[in-house]
Amino acid sequence: METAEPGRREPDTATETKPPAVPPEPMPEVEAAFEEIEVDAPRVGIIMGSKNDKPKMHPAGQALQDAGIRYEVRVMSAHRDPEKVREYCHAARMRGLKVIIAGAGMSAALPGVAAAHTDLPVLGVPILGKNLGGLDALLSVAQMPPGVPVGCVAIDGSKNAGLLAARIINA
Ligand code: AIR
Repeated sequence: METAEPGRREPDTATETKPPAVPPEPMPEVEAAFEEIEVDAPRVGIIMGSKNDKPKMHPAGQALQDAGIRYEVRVMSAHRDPEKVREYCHAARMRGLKVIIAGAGMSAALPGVAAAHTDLPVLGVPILGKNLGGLDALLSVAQMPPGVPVGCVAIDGSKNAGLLAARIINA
């Protein structure tokens, strides 16, 4: 026969009350994280070395819009804002971008620097400057060293960059 140990009280499940149900605490971090989800995240990043390049890069955006591909536009100079370029390109894949289109004039380092900081395809657009007929930018974009690829379109050829990005995405 079982005897209760002296001093030990068996739990009385019938009479013991459960603690009152507390409504679950909101989890702000999770809520914030879910709010940050970009359902319509852009697939192409169009970046350029100066706000003055915008009219030259506009056709790239038009081509993407015509193809129904979401894109975003940012101004960042490889020489004037190198940190911004680095951060943008490092985060690009994680943010869902598939292609970067980079346009710049003069010593157009932006496409090459972008390609150095991401393994996404980078399409470079040499932009016609005031001197040298755009040859400065063309050579800067086209003459990339082996191992750091940049696809180079024509001088002021941003429309083709947009069309090519669409083909890459739809390949
Ligand atoms: N640029 C800006 N930072 C580095 C370069 N290569 C380029 C721009 C622009 C040209 O220099 O892409 O085409 C002149 O820039 P801005 O701002 O003086 O008009």
